[in-house]
Amino acid sequence: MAIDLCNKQEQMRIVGNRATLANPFEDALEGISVPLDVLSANQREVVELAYYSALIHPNPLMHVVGDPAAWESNFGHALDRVAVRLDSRPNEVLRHQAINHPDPMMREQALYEYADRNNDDAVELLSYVVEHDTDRQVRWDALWAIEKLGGIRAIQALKRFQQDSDPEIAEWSKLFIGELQTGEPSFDQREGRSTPERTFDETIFLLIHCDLYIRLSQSNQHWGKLSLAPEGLARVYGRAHACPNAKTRERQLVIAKQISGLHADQSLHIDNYLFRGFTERTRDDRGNFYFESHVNRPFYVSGKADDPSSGVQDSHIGFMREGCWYLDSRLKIPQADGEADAIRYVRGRFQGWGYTNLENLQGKSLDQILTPGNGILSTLHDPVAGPMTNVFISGTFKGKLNDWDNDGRLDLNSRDVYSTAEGEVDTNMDGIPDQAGVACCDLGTRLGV
Ligand SMILES: [Ca+2]
Ligand SMILES: [Ca+2]
Repeated sequence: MAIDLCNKQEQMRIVGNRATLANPFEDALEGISVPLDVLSANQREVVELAYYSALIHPNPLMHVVGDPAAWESNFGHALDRVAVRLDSRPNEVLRHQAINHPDPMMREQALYEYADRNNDDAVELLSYVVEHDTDRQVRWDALWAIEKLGGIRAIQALKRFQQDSDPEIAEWSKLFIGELQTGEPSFDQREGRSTPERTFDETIFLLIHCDLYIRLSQSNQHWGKLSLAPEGLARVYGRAHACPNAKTRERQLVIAKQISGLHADQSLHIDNYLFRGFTERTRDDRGNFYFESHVNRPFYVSGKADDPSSGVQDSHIGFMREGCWYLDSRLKIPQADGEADAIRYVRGRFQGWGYTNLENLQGKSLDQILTPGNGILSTLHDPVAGPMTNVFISGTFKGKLNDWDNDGRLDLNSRDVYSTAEGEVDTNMDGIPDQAGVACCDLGTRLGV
């Protein structure tokens, strides 16, 4: 998530009808002060964006006016300042692979790494990919990276795609522009539809980005960083959907995860997480939430999901997610006693623990490392997994409703997720668990052991 720290330090004040900008080219104390009405429309947009975004997002400026205990204690940000990039590919290699690598996941991984380095032409490269890439997920993830870089250039770049022929690309652009300008997402006016006989009222496809901070020495003085783009994360840790039911969504939620390409028989690896927490509902149209999961999981000592070669330890995995969802009063979910407004969009951040087998990484290229299941979640509260835990996972997520079947209507719950309402594995999606209380597909059962 450290890409989010880029370009956020514009020094800007508006006092009365004058704008004062710190001079970015010198250490001069004197800034540039101009009356607002002499600025061109474009200049005024730059000034107002910097000013209002500073008001909306207080953190970047809080170190000058507030208690650092409250605003400077983010552990991921502290690690980001000292961690060594594990992806050492030169910039020109990243640029080339972002456009030319045959695997969309690797194109995106190169693109995100390039953006994370905050290279001068990052927005241009991201825009080029949005315009030319053939994979729509790479395209909308590139839009998201533009939003993360932020600033006026990002808004100008996003505006180019508001009328894209792919309605989801167009809507993501509009949504991100809204967030950058006002802190609030904007949406188009499409209608929605529900799929009957499904376990969940909604199945929201998530974009997830994270930084993996890897503890490299016992002295705690050496840290590595790998920035994982959404498609890379989906391949290694699994594709995730947020699955709320209107009746219970303020207290619990399932994140249904599936990994392709892990099982030899090509079946999906199912890995569901039940989260519980609080939601603040003082407004009709949104909910701020803080949720945690605490789920029973096999911990594979090999560091690879489903690989019992080094032993398996029964453990409990904790994970945190917090953020905000936005309801759309035009999209109704049928309920037994009437109807409820659907969540149109959710965003937030998450963190947890992981284990990566460093010996297995040595001498390997990134595409050999970013393989299904090759990296697992972990816990510190276990006699075996605890001392092995070596990754701090810190990231952000976004998900909105999409029109998956191109009928012009948003699909609230059409995505296939293999979970009961309580997060148990349900491979035939009839609401009844394969095995009561089991939230992750069981290797022994699959092998018939
Ligand atoms: Ca549809
Ligand atoms: Ca079932």
